[in-house]
Amino acid sequence: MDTSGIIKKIEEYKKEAEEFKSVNIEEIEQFRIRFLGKKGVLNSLFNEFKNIPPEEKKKTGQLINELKQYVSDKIETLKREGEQKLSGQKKARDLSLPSEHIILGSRHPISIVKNEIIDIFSRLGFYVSEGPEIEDDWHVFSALNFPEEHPARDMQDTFFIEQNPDILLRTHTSSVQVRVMESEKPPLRTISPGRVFRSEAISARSHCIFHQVEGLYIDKNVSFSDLKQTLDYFAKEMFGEKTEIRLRPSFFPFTEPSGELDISCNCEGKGCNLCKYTGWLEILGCGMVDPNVLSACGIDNNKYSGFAFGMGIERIALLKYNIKDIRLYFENDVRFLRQFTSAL
Ligand code: 2NL
Repeated sequence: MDTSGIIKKIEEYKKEAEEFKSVNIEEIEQFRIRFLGKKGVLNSLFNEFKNIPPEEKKKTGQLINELKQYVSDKIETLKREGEQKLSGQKKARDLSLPSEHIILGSRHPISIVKNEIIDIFSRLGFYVSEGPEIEDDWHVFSALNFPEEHPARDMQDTFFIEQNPDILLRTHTSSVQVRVMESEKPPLRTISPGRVFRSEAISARSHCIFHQVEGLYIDKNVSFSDLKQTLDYFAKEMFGEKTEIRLRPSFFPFTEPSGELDISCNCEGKGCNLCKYTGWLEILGCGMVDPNVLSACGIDNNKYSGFAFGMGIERIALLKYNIKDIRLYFENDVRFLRQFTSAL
């Protein structure tokens, strides 16, 4: 047999295979059958190959095998490209569809209210100070004029970590303000938000962990009327401009005189469960910083005076959002938390 005939044929088939182009799966299959099928090009070449004289077999065989390899590789590549194109078509986005719903996270109500309180007092020139949650006796009690036998110093009320010397969890953030007074010179205008701890049974109305914001203003000639004006501004900013305030006398070891601040209830005295039919809601405690506290913290109490106040963030949030149970703040039930989506 004339080997140049078969070589020419192989070259023609190679050319045909090289020119074939398609991403259509059916067309690719037809191409495969034409070349690799039972009655296809390759099998007929192998049949012809049998009749080739032995001395020509090596070269011709090589060429046929090369063609087979080329065609097989080409089919694989074409199939892959075809499939990619198909899945690309499926995934193509319909730009006219509405966008997918994105579930937004929400801030915790305690954070929302804390930030709002910080915002209001920043407008009056108060800056935020922070300090440790684990404290010593001095910063929590002694510097704040608590007498040696005060019940708050008792293990029943305060979480102690170590005794002699006493290391404990702060029961109020006044401890932060003691640190500010010790390390900075008046005039001081600061608020300290933070977690505080008291050994109390957990119920709908109280918890052993809660959050406070305390405020402190120290300068020459700070008076009770400054305190009252500041708190009036805060109440109106926080609860609305129609909010009225009233101060009732009270007692704290660290202030003299001391007071408790009430705001008018939204029921306008008509009576509701929240204000227990009094028309007033208690929101914070306050007073003029006791001169003993100033001197304990290294401030000349003949030259300077100051006012201070403290509020529970849980209580403010409870009044603002009408939350019925303080435990909800700590359970992190998403059904509760999601209600605050998009709030500040
Ligand atoms: C309340 C009452 C109050 C203060 C906190 C304070 C801080 C210093 C000096 C004097 Cl460093 N006073 N803080 C004053 C009065 C009341 O908190 O019922 N808090 C939830």
